[in-house]
Amino acid sequence: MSFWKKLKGGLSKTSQSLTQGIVAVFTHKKLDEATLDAFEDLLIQADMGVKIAAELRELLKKQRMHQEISELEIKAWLAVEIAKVLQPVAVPLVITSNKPHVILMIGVNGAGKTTTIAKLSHQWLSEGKSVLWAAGDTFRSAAVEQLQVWGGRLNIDVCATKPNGDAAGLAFDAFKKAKDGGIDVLCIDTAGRLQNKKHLMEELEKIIRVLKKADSNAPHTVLLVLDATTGQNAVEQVKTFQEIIGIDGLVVTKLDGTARGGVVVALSKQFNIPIVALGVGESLGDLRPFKAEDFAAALVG
Ligand SMILES: Nc1nc2c(ncn2[C@@H]2O[C@H](COP(=O)(O)OP(=O)(O)OP(=O)(O)O)[C@@H](O)[C@H]2O)c(=O)[nH]1
Ligand SMILES: [Mg+2]
Repeated sequence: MSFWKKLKGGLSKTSQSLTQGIVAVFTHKKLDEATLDAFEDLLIQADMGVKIAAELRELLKKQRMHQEISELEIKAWLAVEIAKVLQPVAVPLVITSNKPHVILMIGVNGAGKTTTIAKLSHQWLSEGKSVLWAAGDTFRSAAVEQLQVWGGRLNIDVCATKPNGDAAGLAFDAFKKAKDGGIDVLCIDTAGRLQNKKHLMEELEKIIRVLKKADSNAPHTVLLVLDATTGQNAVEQVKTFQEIIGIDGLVVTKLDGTARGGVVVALSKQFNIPIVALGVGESLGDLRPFKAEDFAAALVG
């Protein structure tokens, strides 16, 4: 299945409820306040956030008040306006010429960090780049194994330490190994952590501090991985991780089969953080750059 089809299929739960709502709300009478209110509610229900919902309501009012507007027109209008919101953050991930370019993957438990590392690395390998991984999730032995299984498949070396070992020390050693080996990309996996767990956030800060001793610009990219199915909670996660750690990019996973795909619009509006990739499945090929127009079209249906 093509990526576009997967994205469109994945977002179909979101787009279906949006479309049904639009059909019910825009009933070929002239645009009035009640219709605008119902339209705003629809956008909020689709997880786009209250801010963008209010703005789109006002914009539609300004442009079309007391005019007739069909269901098809409103969908086309919405796709264009949503794409405008997404455009500024649809920025691809750039691997610099630093050897290694260090990427730190962070996020809450089960967001898709480890899988995303495998998917991104698959792309880098196909571009001829060399890749090394550090298994910074030292809490779960299964986490190291999971990375090693992907590493075996992709022929990528995995640096690991003993169970409950020091993740920061591991990151430092992995950096040295990558530097000595002339590796292009070092990807550091980390343990899933809820943003309110202080000691776990401190561990992340320590990893960053230690990496900076090896290279003052490292990590070159901190990627926060978000599970789209968590809806507005993803917004809270960005806030906290941004405050404590600082984030260079977002990856939104599990957009296959969620009714909460609108959260991508909320994230784009609220934070000026690049969304570098979208996950639409569990296989290596199920990750693509974020394209504003494609996403907006798939969301609106
Ligand atoms: N459907 C779907 N599943 C995904 C996607 N990305 C990851 N998953 C699945 O989500 C589950 C968790 O993914 P992991 O990559 O292990 O997540 P993690 O953030 O490393 O998890 P922890 O290490 O436990 O914090 C796995 O079963 C993945 O196959 C996606 O885009 N779509
Ligand atoms: Mg993991």
